[in-house]
Amino acid sequence: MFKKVLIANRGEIALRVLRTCKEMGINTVAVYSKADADSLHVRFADEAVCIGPAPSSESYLKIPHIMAAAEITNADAIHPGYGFLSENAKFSKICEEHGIKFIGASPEMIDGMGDKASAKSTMIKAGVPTVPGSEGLLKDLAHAKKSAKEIGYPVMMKATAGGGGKGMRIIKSEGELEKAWESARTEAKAAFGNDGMYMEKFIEEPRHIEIQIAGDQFGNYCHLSERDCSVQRRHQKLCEETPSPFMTDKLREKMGEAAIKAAAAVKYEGVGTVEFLVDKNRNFYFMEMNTRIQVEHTITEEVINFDLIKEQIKIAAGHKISGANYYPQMHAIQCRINAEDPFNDFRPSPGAITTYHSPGGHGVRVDTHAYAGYVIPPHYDSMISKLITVAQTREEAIEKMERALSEYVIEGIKTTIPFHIQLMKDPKFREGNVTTKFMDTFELKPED
Ligand code: MV4
Repeated sequence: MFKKVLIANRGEIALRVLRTCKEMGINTVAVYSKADADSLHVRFADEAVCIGPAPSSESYLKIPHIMAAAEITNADAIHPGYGFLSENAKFSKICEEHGIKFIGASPEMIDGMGDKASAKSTMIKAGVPTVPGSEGLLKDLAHAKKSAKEIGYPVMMKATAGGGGKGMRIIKSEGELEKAWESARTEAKAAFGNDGMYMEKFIEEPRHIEIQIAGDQFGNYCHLSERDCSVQRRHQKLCEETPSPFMTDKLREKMGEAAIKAAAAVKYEGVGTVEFLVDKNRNFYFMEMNTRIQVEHTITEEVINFDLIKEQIKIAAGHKISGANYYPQMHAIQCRINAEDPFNDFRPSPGAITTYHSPGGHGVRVDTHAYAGYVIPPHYDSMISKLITVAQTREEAIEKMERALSEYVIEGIKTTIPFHIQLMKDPKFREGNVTTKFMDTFELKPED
């Protein structure tokens, strides 16, 4: 087992990783920017190294600074958390070259899954269902036209380097194609330096359902069931739950099997997530594979009673997994509490937390780095807390969430707590009738 792990991240995930390391008897090194000197991950770690000024480009994304911190503290592994360098192939490679274990995917895996068109080809070869569409990249506008005709409108054009909706266009008829082709390519070129495009049938009102998987270096794979992440706004997840209210035992078997096929096809090592689009007829299609621990891993932990960070560290250290699949025994929901004003287009609201009181009680988990007096820096992600409830049934988990949200006091800044309170009361949400279009029509009532 590792003796010392450097955590190349900040905020709640740095704390989350730190806590498991402590329980495993592993020493921890925190790295921090000048804006995070008063952060809890710095206080709770065994050692801490300042890696630069506030902007992430000069600190949390600065590979030489992080490698220097790892070398001077003699860390034998690096946990990247999510975001920042967690899916950076160059960083994974540099760790490899320095004999420091990267607790995450290999450079080849990150590159292979990062290119969406090639990831899709890999999945087709492995027998994983994908959305019908063009084979490989579109050569030119004429090729795009021909592809669209074959697939049948409406189609969706996607950037191969994409993610988060950038360089993505819905095209309803041939008349819209040329403009979409030009603008999507320009957008992708500017965002990723890569304007490769591919095309798919447009799936109307899909659900976003992902399968948690794990694999070890001995070729054992398992799945840990699904998470439903359909409540999203501008490709930012707001609330996740497991099991999915749309799931059936039969569909879970099929999706679980497909996710394992996906993992096995690339000899996946570690914990990862296979994202699927699920249409109204319960057809499912591979969308992307995430090679990192995700923000929403917590709800899986709660329903299968399993520490995913511990598993991730053990796999990285060469341990075997049992190979058995895991099924939800409970229902869990996570609300992401962001320092944003939901009544003002979710505008970021950094600043000082003047009052802080967190909810508690049976079945309530709060993963956060926030405390009274903490100043949220404006430089980073606005997520400041994850509130998770777990109960026997979905109804009880929702009721518990409403109760926990009503206890949660964060003053001095605006947060998304009022949004989540209304979400929990929403009739469509209550019915589990939620697709990725849900937020387009959700109307926030003014605060009374
Ligand atoms: C789609 C789709 C409909 N049809 N592909 C959005 C992000 C990118 N990773 C894939 N996305 C989508 N791909 C086809 N063929 C709809 C979306 C989509 C979406 C997917 C998951 C979660 C939220 C979403 C919001 C808008 C669009």
